[in-house]
Amino acid sequence: MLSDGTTVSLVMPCRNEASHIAQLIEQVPSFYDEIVVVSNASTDNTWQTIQDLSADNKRLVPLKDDRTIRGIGYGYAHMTGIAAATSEWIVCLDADGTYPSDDSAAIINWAKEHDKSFVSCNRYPDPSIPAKLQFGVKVLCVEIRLLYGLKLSDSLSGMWVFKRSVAPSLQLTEGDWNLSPQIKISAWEALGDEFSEYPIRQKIRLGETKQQYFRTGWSHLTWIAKNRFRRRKASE
Ligand SMILES: Nc1nc2c(ncn2[C@@H]2O[C@H](COP(=O)(O)OP(=O)(O)OP(=O)(O)O)[C@@H](O)[C@H]2O)c(=O)[nH]1
Ligand SMILES: [Mg+2]
Repeated sequence: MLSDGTTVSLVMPCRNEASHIAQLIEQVPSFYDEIVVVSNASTDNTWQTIQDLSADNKRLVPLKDDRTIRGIGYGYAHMTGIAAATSEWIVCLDADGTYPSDDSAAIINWAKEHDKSFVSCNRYPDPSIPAKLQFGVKVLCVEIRLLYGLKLSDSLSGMWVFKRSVAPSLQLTEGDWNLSPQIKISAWEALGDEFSEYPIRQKIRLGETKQQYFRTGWSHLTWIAKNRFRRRKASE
């Protein structure tokens, strides 16, 4: 817990990260009360490893959600992890070492001072991120701004810090990668000025990427547009 008594859960979706998951869990800062790791359709030793580690690590909650949509279950893993988390604040981030789990204490303190209940962490500008990924993220930011009026710098950040009490208002439904744009758009629509981005610095990935950038980018582009149209129809 933080020095003021605030409790914090970490939620990490995880597929085939056995090569470094033990190291990552060991490095989780002591202010986290709970580490919820959700394996999704892992075919390596990830599930076995997190179960074994939980025998000696009281903070660790190993979970498994093997549902997928066309092979992807990133959103399902997040939804299961968020539903299981019990602390006052929840921090979600990838199980690949790229996001700074140690920054969350400062982020939560900043959020409290500024009346924010949902913070989406922003990796940009960062020249070390491949140009095609930066371009894709920018295109999606423009699309989100035009269709929803939400001004984002990092439409695909995979690190969010939020009060557990706002989780029901996010109404998460997307089981695949589209949970990433969904959580930001929903948070902003539900919470307004309580939503904010916050700058972070991305680190080098441990293990192999699971990402097919073009396929995922196209899926985001169409989901963001369809979601806007669907909701407009529903409210007519
Ligand atoms: N639950 C679940 N988790 C996944 C899936 N694919 C990847 N993951 C995990 O979700 C996180 C994001 O996947 P990454 O491969 O890091 O994808 P990315 O962050 O877009 O790309 P890079 O970090 O650049 O490799 C990681 O912790 C993965 O282990 C999946 O289909 N289901
Ligand atoms: Mg990643």
